[in-house]
Amino acid sequence: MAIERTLSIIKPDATRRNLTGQIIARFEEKGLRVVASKRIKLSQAQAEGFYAVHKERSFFGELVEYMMSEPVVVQVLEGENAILANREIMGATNPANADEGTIRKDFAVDVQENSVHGSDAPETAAEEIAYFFSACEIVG
Ligand code: RTP
Ligand code: MG
Repeated sequence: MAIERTLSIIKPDATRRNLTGQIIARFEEKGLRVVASKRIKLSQAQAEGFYAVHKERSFFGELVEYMMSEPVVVQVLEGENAILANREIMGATNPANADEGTIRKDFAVDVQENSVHGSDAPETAAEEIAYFFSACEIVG
């Protein structure tokens, strides 16, 4: 088992509905530790840059507008196999397909307003963590 770090974002639909604490509790209950955290409002440039991989997708403009619409909470989560563990805690992108007991099943509004983001691989986790945090802001 490897100790990993992953980037989590509590998305605007969740901060708007005051679900931040309940979502963080899901991570902590499953053994992930919050080692960096900040609440920010994304600029258009920050949102477009973060989701640049999706820029050709039909939903890109809507996704960027949504991510800028309310504050988000960006966090680094640390733990055993944290990247995959977090994806399991989140559930499928579309809440209609998410397993019982996952964050998206319990809290997501729809496929876009799906409450959380989590990095999908070691390379993207490293890039996404560096996108929001400097080394001295992460305290393990
Ligand atoms: P994320 O990157 O946010 O953790 O989500 P994911 O890997 O499960 O999903 P991804 O395919 O990377 O899509 C990124 C985000 O774009 C929005 N989305 N909207 N309207 C749509 O069909 C659609 N599909 C995706 C969601 O907010 C999704 O999390
Ligand atoms: Mg993704």
